[in-house]
Amino acid sequence: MESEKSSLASSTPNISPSAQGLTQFQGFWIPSRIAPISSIISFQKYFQALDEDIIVASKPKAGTTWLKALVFTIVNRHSYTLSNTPLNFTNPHQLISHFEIKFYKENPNPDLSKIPSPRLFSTHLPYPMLADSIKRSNCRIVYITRNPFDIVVSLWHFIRGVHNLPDWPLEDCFEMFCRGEESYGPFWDHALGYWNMSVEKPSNILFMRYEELKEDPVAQTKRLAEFLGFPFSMEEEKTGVVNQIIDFCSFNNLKDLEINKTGKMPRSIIPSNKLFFRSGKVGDYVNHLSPTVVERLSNILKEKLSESSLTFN
Ligand code: PAP
Repeated sequence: MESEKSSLASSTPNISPSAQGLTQFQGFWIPSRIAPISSIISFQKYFQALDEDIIVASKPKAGTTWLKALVFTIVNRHSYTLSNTPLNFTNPHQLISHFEIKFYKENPNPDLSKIPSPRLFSTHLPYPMLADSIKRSNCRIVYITRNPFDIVVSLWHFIRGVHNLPDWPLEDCFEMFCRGEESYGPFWDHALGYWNMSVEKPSNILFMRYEELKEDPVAQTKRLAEFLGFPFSMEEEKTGVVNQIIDFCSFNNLKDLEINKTGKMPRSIIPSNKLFFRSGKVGDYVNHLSPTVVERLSNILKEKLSESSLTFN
C-alpha cells in the first residue's frame, strides 16, 4: 500500500497561487474569483451585526456543510419537522450563505435587515478579517476545524472536481498547503484566530472539531444547541429528538437526498452539490499520504502553533 501513497517529492512543480485564483489580502490567501476582495471590503465596511446573529465559520473542507445542516435544523426545529425541513430539497449552503461569496458579492451593501431573527450567516474568512461590528456585538460564532491531513486530501479531491483537473497531483496541493498558500490559508493562522477568541470570549465563539462531532455526536450536538441559545429540553432528549437530528444531518442521509446527488446551486462555480459529499470519514488521509509526509506537516504545525495551546493530531 505504501508505494501507492504519495511520496510527495518536493521537485514536483506547483501551480502558483495566482494561477489558482488566489490573492493575498490582509495576511491570508483569498480565492478572489469566488470571494472577490471588493466583497470582503464591503462586508467589513457595511455589515451591522445584531446580538441575535449566528455565524458559521470554517476553513473550506473542515465540515462546513455538516455544521450548517445541524445549525439550521437545531435553530428551526420548532418551525419545521424533519420531513418538511427545506434541507430536504435545498443544499445547506443555500440556507446559510457566506458573506463574501454571496451577500456582499451580489450587492456591496445588501439590506439584511428583513431576514428573520436569528439571522444565520456563514463565512470562510479568518477572525481578523471579520467586520468590526461582529467583534463588538454579542452575536454567536461557531467555528469548525478538522485535522489538516484530511482537509488536504478533501481539498485536493474537491479542486480536481470543481476545476475538472483529474491529473492534478496531490503533491501540488500538499506543498501549497504546507506553504499556507491554499484557499483562506494559512490553515494554522485561520484556526489560531478563532481558537484564541474562543478562549477569550467562550460565550460568543464555540470551537468545534469534525473528529469530536463524529466521535460523540450526541454530546457535541447538545453542546452546539446550548451555545446557540436553543438547548434541548428534557422532553426532547427523552423522545429522541437529538438523535433524530443527528441522523437527519448525517453524511449518509444528506448525500442521498436528490438535491445533493444531482442538484447545483444557482450562479455557483461548483458544478454539482455532490462534490460537497465525498467520503465523510475521519482519517481517510492514510490512504493518500505516507507517514513521512504526515510527519512533515505535523512538524510545520508544531512550529507554527508552538506558542499556543491549540494542537492537532
Ligand atoms: P466546503 O467548505 O466546501 O463547504 P466542507 O463541508 O467544509 O466543504 O467539507 C467537506 C467535507 O465534509 C467532505 O469531506 P471528505 O472529502 O473527507 O469526504 C465531505 O464529505 C464532508 N461532509 C459533508 N457533509 C457531511 C456530513 N453530513 N457528515 C460528515 N461529513 C460530511
